[in-house]
Amino acid sequence: MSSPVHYALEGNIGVITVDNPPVNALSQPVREGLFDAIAEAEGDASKAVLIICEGRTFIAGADITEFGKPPAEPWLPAVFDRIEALDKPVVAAIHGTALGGGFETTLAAHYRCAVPTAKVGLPEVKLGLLPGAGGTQRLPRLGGVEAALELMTSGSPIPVSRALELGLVDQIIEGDLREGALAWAEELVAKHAPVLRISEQAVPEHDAAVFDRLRGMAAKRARGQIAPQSIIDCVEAATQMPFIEGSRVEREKFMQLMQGPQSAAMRHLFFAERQAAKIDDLPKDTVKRSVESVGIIGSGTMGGGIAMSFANAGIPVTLIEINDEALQRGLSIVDRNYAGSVKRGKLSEGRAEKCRALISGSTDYDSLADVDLVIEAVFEDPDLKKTIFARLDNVCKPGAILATNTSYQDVDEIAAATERPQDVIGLHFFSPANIMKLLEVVRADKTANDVLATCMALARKISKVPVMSGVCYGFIGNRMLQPYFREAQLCVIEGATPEQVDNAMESWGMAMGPLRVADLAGIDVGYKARQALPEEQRGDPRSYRVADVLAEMGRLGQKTGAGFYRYDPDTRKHANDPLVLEVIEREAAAFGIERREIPDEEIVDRLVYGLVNEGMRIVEEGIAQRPGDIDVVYAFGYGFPVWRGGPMHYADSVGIKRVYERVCEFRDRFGAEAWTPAPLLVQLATE
Ligand code: 3H9
Repeated sequence: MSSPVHYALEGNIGVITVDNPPVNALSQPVREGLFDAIAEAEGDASKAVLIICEGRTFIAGADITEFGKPPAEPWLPAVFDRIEALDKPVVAAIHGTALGGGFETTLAAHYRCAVPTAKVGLPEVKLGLLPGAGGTQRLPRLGGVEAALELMTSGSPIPVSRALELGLVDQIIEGDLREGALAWAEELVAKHAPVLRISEQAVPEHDAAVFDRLRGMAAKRARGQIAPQSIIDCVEAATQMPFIEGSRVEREKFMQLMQGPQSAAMRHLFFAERQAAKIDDLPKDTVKRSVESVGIIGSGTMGGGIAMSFANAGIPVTLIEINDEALQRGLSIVDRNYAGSVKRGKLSEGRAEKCRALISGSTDYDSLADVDLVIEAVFEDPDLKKTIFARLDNVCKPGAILATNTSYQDVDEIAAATERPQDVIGLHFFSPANIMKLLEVVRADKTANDVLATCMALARKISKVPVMSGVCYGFIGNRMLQPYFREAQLCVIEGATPEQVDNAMESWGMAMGPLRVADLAGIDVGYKARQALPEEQRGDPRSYRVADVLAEMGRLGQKTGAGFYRYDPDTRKHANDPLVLEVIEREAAAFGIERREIPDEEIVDRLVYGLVNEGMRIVEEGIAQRPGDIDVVYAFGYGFPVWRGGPMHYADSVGIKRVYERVCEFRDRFGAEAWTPAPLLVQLATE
């Protein structure tokens, strides 16, 4: 097999070219190729060395597929030490993204140049790791402690313009990178430029208090995650000890993280996210439809947020409302959101204006005659939705994609309201839609392949993470919430306080406890949904009676200042309310429930295994293509801790047999109606 790394002498310059598609990851053959190329450069007539990549990007990091397997030599730190030790200038030439081990490659070089569109970053933290090939030791020496910490603990790449300001890149190359970089290397040779080894530099002056300050911030920003803390430790080590010793600290901490469960979970999510974008049974040659313009029905919070998602990707949007007043209200919310983004520094004023200009409004359905995609985002009234789709069928051009943003309704029935069910699909955004990453793409019975393929690709274009779901009540995410909320409320009526349940789940890692989520979403939502159902379909009354009483008291959650908690009108901070405990105790007594102490561990297991058991059914029924898709839904849409990898990965990490046994225990204690193990769980546990 030919090596993915080539070496050739061009004039005075030894050129090392990495060619390992798709992203030039530093797999074992690349590491070996680099090692050999450096050996050649050490002994030949070259006066400087250039490292450059073929394909769409510079090296995007270590090969993540190799993690978790026994490490194969040569190790990356050894390769980089050898690059840095060369006694002639080494220049790295960056295009695309130099990430992780890729950026570390450039830090082992003595000089760095890049095209104006390049980005650099150390995203290891997003994989539960730290830069493990010298990054934590070299970056603070080059760019200063604070910039290094920000880059490594956030994991977010920065544009080359910022890298230049920080001194992380020396030279911008306009035009052809290879040509420009070669010319620059020749220039360095001509002026006898010194060999600048970052490892030999001292860490610039810094405020020693920064480490503890950042430890506190990281504990909040990345609650429960070990990697950010380890990164801070390594950078602190860089300020306290020589490079070699600091590198040893880095190596040890990197190996601990790599072999630990958090990184395994986050690496699982990295691949699961990419896998989720693929539809197994779609023919490879499916030709996508073009989507150059979008119409959105309904300019409420959801419609407005969806409009912003498209406008931010440069796609013009027409918002449709029933009258001018509603339209103006909707557009002013969009204005406010853009102003907020500018204020928080997320968008420049100019960019916000450009995006905002792509959103127009109308009260006339005829304005949708030429759009390529329409998304209906009105409230959850099935009849209203069907009426809207019948109308769209009349006005939209042939081939337009007609999507509903419903969270629960039957997309097959909505499609049947048109004469073109093949063009109908569900696009379930999450609120706030301009921010939340998840998009459930709901494939109805008759949805055409090209409609599905178009929507999956479009999702990525608007920076969403798409997951396909089949049709069922609540699709993947909300369907799984039913047992989750059921158990939360049962724990409350059986003896826990709302605060105990929420704290138990938040300590376990959920972004927000279930009862605080209920207060945020509005207790009336579930209440109204239950009222619309006949009593026998509402489930175990013990699991919703308290919520119903609160709703009937007008305690609808945050929006009315009270729900399961009381809320400060100014700060929105929640506080326990003795009145709620009275309601809980009264309703428990009415059911003849003797309230008991419930251990936190039981609360967590009941809620999380409730998710897992339903997830198993969802996989079995083919509603989700694979367990990893469910993990992506929960990590990106429901505040599930990424370092636990999503509910299905978590179940795997605990051991399916143990999960099964606990579910059986719950069945014996709480009844088979809620806790019959899903057949797939039984099968996997007993196989
Ligand atoms: C590291 O470097 C540790 C070191 O500090 C220390 C070591 C000792 N490895 O995302 P895409 C695959 S940790 C293996 O769809 P895009 C990906 O799975 C690493 N495979 O493309 C996909 O495969 P498939 C730090 C990788 O254009 C295909 O490439 N680096 C890797 O949307 C295309 O990927 C990172 O964390 C990899 N490193 O985005 C960067 N990267 O086609 C991770 C990608 O079979 N990568 N693949 O589904 C990225 O962020 C994006 O891939 C990138 C391109 C922005 C580069």
